[in-house]
Amino acid sequence: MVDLTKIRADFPILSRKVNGHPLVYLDNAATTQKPKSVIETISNYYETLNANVHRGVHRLAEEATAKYEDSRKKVAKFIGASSPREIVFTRGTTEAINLVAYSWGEANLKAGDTILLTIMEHHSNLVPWQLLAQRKGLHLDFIPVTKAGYLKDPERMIRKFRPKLLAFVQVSNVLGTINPAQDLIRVAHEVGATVLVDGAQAVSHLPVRVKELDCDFYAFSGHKMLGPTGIGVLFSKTALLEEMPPFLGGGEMIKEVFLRESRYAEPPYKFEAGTPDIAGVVGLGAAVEYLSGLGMEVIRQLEEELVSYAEARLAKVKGLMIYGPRRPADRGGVIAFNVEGIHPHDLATVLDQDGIAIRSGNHCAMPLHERLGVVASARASFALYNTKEEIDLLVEGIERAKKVFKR
Ligand code: 7TS
Repeated sequence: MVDLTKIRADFPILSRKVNGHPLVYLDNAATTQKPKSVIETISNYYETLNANVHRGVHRLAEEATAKYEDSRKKVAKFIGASSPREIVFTRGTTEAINLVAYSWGEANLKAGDTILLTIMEHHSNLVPWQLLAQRKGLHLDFIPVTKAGYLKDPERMIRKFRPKLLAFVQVSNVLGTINPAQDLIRVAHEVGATVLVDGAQAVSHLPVRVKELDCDFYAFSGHKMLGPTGIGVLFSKTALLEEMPPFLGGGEMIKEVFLRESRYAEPPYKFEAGTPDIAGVVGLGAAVEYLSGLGMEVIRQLEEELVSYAEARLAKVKGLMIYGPRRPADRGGVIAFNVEGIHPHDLATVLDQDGIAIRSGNHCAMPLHERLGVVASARASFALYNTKEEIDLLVEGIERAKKVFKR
């Protein structure tokens, strides 16, 4: 049995007040809060072993390098990669996707090729491909989304468009939809496509095994999985990383430099130019340890129960419309909704007066909102430390907002 009080005590920020009320933090899809172990690991890193990595022979440099590489091993194990060499540290999901677009995309795609995306992508899995398509004359096509919030005939679309690249989100940051990643990847491979999965909203909510998924690229952000901001991960298979050209050039990523050309380091170092965010990597290692300590199956079960409770309570609020799948098993830790006659920004402002943090707006998914026929939505998003009592407070807050706006 998981002791939620004990879990909550690990997150110092959860005991602060906002506008005189205990903080109810329901904006976890934007970023999660950090446990003490992550905060202390980062401050301990700066207090006791700060040095640059992979270059000094002195003691601190060796210890910092060992810690940095230890995190790489932890991350590899956490997502079920075959080897730490498949883990490239980036600034986040956005940078990881841009790395693939610039490196793999520039080298492997040519005018007339198709990239298949979905309507439910976050802008960070749309704009890099638009830029690449504009540079190279590629086609962009899109798997539609049904009214119920699922991808529409994705396997048929993959076979129809026969894309060179399929890039899709594993868990939508708006609809919460958990897409059938393994099936889509299998079908995409059958038609010869390379596959990138945006795992930003998946890694800290579901058990993720990249080897079983068999994806070619998997991108995610540390700050959405209890880790620090400024650090993220691109997973890719070693063979792919080996044949990809570098993205950024500079120190760290080279083997030998001459005046007019260079030889590059082996992956993953080939893709980690310059001094990396060492403290961020070390902090991410602590976050992975925290999640693994609880176990991702346990976390998924906790969250599924919580989201199912939230959905049931919200569904009973008059005038409230929920977007996305209604089967809890198909939904990650996100519920987006609208309340008739209240702009989501107004709703979020009223809730903030009660110390409740939700997000309002288009959540960096403008095309999806257009598909939903709204310009904005309110979104409550959950993490392993949220409680049913907090959901009750959310529902009370929404009822209060309805009174304020006389709905
Ligand atoms: N992909 C998905 C599915 C996301 O939800 C986000 C961030 C990103 C990519 C980009 O991640 P970043 O760490 O590189 O910024 N999503 C959100 C959100 O839903 N609210 O704030 C950020």
